[in-house]
Order: sequence, then structure tokens, then C-alpha cells
Amino acid sequence: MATNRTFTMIKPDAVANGHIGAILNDIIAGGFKIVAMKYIHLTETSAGNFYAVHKERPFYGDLVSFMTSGPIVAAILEKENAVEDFRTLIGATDPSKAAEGTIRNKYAKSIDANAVHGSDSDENAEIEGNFFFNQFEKF
Ligand code: YYY
Ligand code: MG
Repeated sequence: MATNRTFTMIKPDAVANGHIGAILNDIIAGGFKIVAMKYIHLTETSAGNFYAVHKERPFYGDLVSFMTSGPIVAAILEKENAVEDFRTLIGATDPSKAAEGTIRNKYAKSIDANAVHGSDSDENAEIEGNFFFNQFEKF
């Protein structure tokens, strides 16, 4: 497949701990181009809607609280095989299981406050990017 896209968020823990710059460096060094980016504080409604697929999961309430606890950086990234390669770059959901050198291994402390989001499919990357960015904000 030709060049494609994924969507990421630098989550409130990583922002609060001063890791925005280091994480963006890792993303760029990993070969990703930043197509769109914004620094925002999610409302409970917007975080709840973004994570609606997890509504029935036991961690949903805590996840929404956490994601609204401080500002985040949202971005659309471009690279060949973007979704899969970005999941590799960030590592497992649980940072204690994330491979050495991955973003979650380096910057996350727990499974709930795990530093970054990465889309899990091309379809979700498109949906998630459109959730945050309008036609004038991405190219
Ligand atoms: O895609 P990924 O972020 O790696 O994990 P998901 O299974 O989609 O869960 C989304 C989000 O929910 C995860 O990044 C942290 C949180 N979470 C949690 O707090 N506790 C769990 N047992 C599983 C996920
Ligand atoms: Mg996921």
C-alpha cells in the first residue's frame, strides 16, 4: 500500500511530565511526517465520544476522567504502513509489557496513564483524525 496515515494523542500524563518534545522527536525519528497537530483540553463529552467503543469496559469511567485531567496533543501522522508501524513504535498498552525503547516503555508509568494513543486500523485512523481535524486543518 502507498503512504498512509494514523492518528495519535500525547496523553495528559506525558504532557504533564514534560515529554511532548521527546515523544515528537521519537515520532519524527521513526519516519513519520506530522500532517496536522493541535494542543487541546478534552471535555468529558468529547473524551467520552472518542472512547465510545470502550463504553462497556470496566475502565471506561477512569479512562474518560484521565483523558480530561489535563491538555493533550492530537496529531495525524503519515508514513508507509503508518498504523502498524506506529503501534510498534509505541509498544504494548501496558508499559510494563512494552518493548525496550518504545514510547510507552520510556514515558508511561501505568496501563491507564500510558503516554500515547495510536489508532488500531486504517478505518479508525480516518475516523479519529476526522474527530479532531476539519478539512482546513489537514492536508
Ligand atoms: O489501543 P490501546 O491504547 O493500546 O489500548 P485499548 O485496549 O484500545 O484501550 C484504550 C485505553 O484504555 C488504553 O490506552 C488505556 C485504557 N485501558 C485501561 O485503562 N485499562 C485497561 N485494562 C485497558 C485499557
Ligand atoms: Mg485502542
